[in-house]
Amino acid sequence: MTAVATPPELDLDPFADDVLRDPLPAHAALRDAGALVRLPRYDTFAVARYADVRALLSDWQSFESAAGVGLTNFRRETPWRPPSLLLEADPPAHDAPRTVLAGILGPRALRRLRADWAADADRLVEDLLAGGSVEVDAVPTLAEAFPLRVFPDAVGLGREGREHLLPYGDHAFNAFGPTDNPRVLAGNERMAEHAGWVGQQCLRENLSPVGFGADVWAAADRGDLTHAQAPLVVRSLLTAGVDTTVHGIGALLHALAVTPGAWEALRARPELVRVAFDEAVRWESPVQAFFRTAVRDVPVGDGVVPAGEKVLVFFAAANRDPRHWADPDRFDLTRDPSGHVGFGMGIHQCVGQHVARLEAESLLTALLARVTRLKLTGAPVRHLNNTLRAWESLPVRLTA
Ligand code: 4MI
Repeated sequence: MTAVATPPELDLDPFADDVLRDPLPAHAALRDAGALVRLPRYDTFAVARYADVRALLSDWQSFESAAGVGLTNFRRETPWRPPSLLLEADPPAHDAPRTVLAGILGPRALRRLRADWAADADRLVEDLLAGGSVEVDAVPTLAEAFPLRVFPDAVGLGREGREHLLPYGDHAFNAFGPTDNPRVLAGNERMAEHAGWVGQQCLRENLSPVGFGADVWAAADRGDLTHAQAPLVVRSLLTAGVDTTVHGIGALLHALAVTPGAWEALRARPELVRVAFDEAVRWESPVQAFFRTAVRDVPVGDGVVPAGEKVLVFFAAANRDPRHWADPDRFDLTRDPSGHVGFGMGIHQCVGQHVARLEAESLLTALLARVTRLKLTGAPVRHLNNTLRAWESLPVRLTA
């Protein structure tokens, strides 16, 4: 028998305000402490190095998702909502919902949206710049406005009540953290209202006959899912599909505004917009971390995650691990960001990533065509969330 080392302990709270405001020092400390680290504050483990994050995410047989990918262990405590059939499930239960959504959200299926989304983005940018150069907050006017303009329509939602989408998503991502955390407690107050609306929109009679939602129900009619599963699969679209793309686009706009020469470089080579978006997802990691749960004692590094224990898997730390990336803190349009774990890795890797890329590409292409310069005009303000890395406000000048 080889000796099993006790993992190093770090006295840090990944869900505390100061860590969320600037998580990079905590991520470096986690990476430097060891392959496997213990976080006594939450009686849990963590991995933060690229190689270990990738290996752990790839090993779904050892590290399950069905006990929840937040701090709450579904085997011991009641989840705040019925578990997701995708995110919070393992094979074989995970397979049918995953296969269905992969078809509905795949590159082939998205082709019919491309021209419409490009035209929508052109109109948004045209209206914004109608009077020439402008100073705006890029969060509401671009990062939120564009996804909210195209995604709910693509799902097939009615016009009423769409204002529930962002707060619902924000709470869902907070709820992966500790349930006694101030962000979760604040969100709880209005959650019945938001979740009630979201639940209603997942029903067949409330969805347009054309769209991702109707496609899910059609899959149930074909027998690819049960009809009881369909509303929960639609719920996944509404939970995972809004805040993530908003903050991904926010990350991209921020990166381009603060990186000298980046806007000009992209205007010269607009074919790099997809690389730029993936580099922004690597650099910022809009989804910072999720947990997995060991199904038996699993060795990681020279330690062991005991059966039934949770591990916090830091996508964001892996995406800036200098053991893997050259000059990881630099937003660099000349690097190949593929292999980043900002969309996760393995069987749960983001099934909506093609939608996210198409949204970002549509908006950015429209901006590059009309905006010669993108610059911050004031200090950007963070939006704190237990799981998301997000901007509340990005004051920018768009030069026509
Ligand atoms: C990666 S973010 C995310 C994915 C899936 C769900 C929620 C958030 C869900 O509810 O299925």
